Amino acid sequence: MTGKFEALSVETLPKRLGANEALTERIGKDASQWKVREVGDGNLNLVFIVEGDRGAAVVKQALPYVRLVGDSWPLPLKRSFFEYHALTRQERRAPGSVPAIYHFDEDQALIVMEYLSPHVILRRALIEGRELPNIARDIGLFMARTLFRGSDLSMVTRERKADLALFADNVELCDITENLVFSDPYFDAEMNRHTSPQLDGLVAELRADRDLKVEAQRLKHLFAANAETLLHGDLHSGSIMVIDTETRMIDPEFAFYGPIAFDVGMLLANFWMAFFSQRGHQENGSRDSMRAYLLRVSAETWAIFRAEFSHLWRTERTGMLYQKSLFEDQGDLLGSEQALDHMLSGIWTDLLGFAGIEVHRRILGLAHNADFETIADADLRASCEAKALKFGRHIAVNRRQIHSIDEVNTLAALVEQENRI
Ligand code: SR1
Ligand code: MG
Repeated sequence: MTGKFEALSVETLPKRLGANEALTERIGKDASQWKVREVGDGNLNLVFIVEGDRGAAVVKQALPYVRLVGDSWPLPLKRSFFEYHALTRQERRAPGSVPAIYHFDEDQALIVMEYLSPHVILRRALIEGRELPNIARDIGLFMARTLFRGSDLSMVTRERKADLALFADNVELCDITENLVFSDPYFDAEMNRHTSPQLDGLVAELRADRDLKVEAQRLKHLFAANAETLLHGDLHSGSIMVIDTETRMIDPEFAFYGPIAFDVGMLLANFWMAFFSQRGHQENGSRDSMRAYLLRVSAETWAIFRAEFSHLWRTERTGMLYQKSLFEDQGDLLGSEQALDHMLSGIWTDLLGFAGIEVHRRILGLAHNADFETIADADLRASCEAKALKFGRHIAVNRRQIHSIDEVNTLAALVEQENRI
């Protein structure tokens, strides 16, 4: 199916894709028997699950506009191209961590991929209070492998520069992040919203907070100028699918070359937001254990990331940065370890900044998250959000003085109990 773009619908999909071998092989040859559901609950795209007598597949199609807002906000279809190319690289760099791709149609901006079942979106699982046993390990490894192997620490520099040029064209999706994440929360931007008037005072305080605004812009500068590695670009808990025994990362349409700390910071921010939202989900009993689990997961994710990144540094550092000829080959193992420490501590400091402002934009900007949004009681929701906002401000502004994840988690626990800030 090539030619002029046309959005699919539940009704037209079997007819339009009925001859597509990638689908017929997996779903069944008789397209009239296919069962099609549109399940997209993200902000941008159509997502269909197609089932037949042989099995099932997912068809994801970009729309020429932002689904959340409508056609008043056009958005290029080429994001599907970047998603496809990011997925192929992620599969190579972290095998088994993303859905298998069966087919890509650039004109129709659609990707046919593996149907992950009975996987659920991680954010949903955390809202339900499910303690998934492997997410810290799986996500920590995914981030270390994709972020290390997509950088000049690993890649042939000519190939990395070509890839950098390819993804540099993902301008409009970067623009969304640049505005929605780094700027809009800190002024009265048109599409902003927050939960209720209970937050008005705090919102005004944050918008008048010079240190915070300067920090957010320093982070935006870093995001835009530090083309360090191929990022997922939108690695929040809605971009991860889980069962107890498996974790898969999805939706890398925001992929581009940016700072390593961005993916890690966004991800950890989503664990911390899940933590602050738990008090709003206690209808069926205390979430003390879930809160402890979420702090443990954030600490373990960072520990696994560090360990795997360090392992790759010691065993796979074949790129043009920190060449072995300067260190190991001269017997200078300490020099290489010193450089590694330096790099990890830079990632740490920056990820705290990215995490802090990710928390802010999910509460003050356009795109909120279900962790807070599904709390029906407005006062309770506002109280959870207020704590998260204060926590986000603290870690963003004081990031250079915070030296361990235990320190951050202790602060989170104190803020949650309303003992601090
Ligand atoms: C207009 S898009 C809003 C948000 O949805 C995506 O998932 C990204 O997080 C983006 O910032
Ligand atoms: Mg998405």
